[in-house]
Amino acid sequence: KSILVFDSGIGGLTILDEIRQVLPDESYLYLFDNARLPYGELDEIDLIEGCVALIARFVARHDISMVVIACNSASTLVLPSLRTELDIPIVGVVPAIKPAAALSKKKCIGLLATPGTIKRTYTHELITRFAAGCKVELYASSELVLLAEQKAAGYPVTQRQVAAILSPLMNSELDTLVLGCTHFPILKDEMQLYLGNKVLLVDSGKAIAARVISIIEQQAFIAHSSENDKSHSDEVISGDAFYTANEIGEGLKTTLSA
Ligand code: DGN
Repeated sequence: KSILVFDSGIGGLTILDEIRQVLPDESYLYLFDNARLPYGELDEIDLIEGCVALIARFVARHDISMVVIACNSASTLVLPSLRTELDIPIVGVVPAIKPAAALSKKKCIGLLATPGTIKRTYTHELITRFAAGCKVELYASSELVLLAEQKAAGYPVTQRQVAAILSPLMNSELDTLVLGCTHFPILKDEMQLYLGNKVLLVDSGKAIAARVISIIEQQAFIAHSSENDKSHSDEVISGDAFYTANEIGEGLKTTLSA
């Protein structure tokens, strides 16, 4: 069985890297929908229907134990529909608002994500639940997604290009910035260089890797207990002897002849 990691593009590879570091022996499949990239610009209904159909079709044809939606733009929208459609664990990647709010000393954080993620009700609920008492500034960019794709494809990305996108953050008081798009860690060094060390960049990678480990542990526990339950319920008591189900034939013979 394999773990399926999904994104609209190559951003999800940053999540796959984190998972692989802690689970190097698992088998992985990576699926991306770059025909419809960037997701941050898509109509919500189109995104949900297209995404669910694509993933469900893929899962039906492969032996998949778990799906990781390594895309904030999709996770903030499609998880309920996907969970109705599939009966395997689905892990979503959403902006790391909670840890960022806890880490910010000035109680001022920024969320940098795609236009889709920035406007989602889910994102605003996360902010209300986990960043009370913190000022949260929202920054939307699809250009940064394309720039990350450009870098990953081996084309040079200049500091000037990154600066042009991040310049609105320079007048802010924020000391912690949530990278709310899985593409953005690809440009982490360039972003850190531009913003300076006073801004802490926070992404969801490590938390997702920890979540995947806990699901695998749960699955192993369930498999182990149902194996034990099975052998227990298959046990047949015949006189003083215990037989498991596949020994019943032999057992009965022995009991009858005894
Ligand atoms: N990597 C996706 C995310 O985390 O939102 C977005 C990529 C895109 O299609 N805009």
